[in-house]
Amino acid sequence: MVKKILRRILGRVIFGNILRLINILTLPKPITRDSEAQQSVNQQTHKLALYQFGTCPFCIKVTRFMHKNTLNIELRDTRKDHNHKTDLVNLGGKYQVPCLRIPQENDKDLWLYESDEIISYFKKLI
Ligand SMILES: N[C@@H](CCC(=O)N[C@@H](CS)C(=O)NCC(=O)O)C(=O)O
Repeated sequence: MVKKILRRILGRVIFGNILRLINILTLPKPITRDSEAQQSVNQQTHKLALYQFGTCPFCIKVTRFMHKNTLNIELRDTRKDHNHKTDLVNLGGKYQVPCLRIPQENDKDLWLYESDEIISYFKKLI
């Protein structure tokens, strides 16, 4: 039983780190916009924050999209910073990454879960 759990955890760690390495080695070239267009994108994204961690495949999918489309969004690592994990659980509602925190005008943030939903949200911005 303990062996099985250890093997599973180790498998995830190894798989996650291999994926992270492949991602770093194969990062696509970011697109370039003229400075006015980039400023406008930055203005729409500067308050957003992505809760994620480096070895999560769904997070890598989202951060790759961000990299390719030059979306400058703060990354909040839920494994490295316990406060980020606590916020995600207590304010977002559950511990699942990736999750995009979108501030709203009424001060109630929107917590967008699901990598495909997050990418669709980005596509509407750009
Ligand atoms: N369908 C989700 C799957 C997300 C998911 O499974 N995330 C995992 C990490 S890869 C997670 O948050 N697991 C919770 C945990 O690690 O405790 C998506 O596409 O975003």
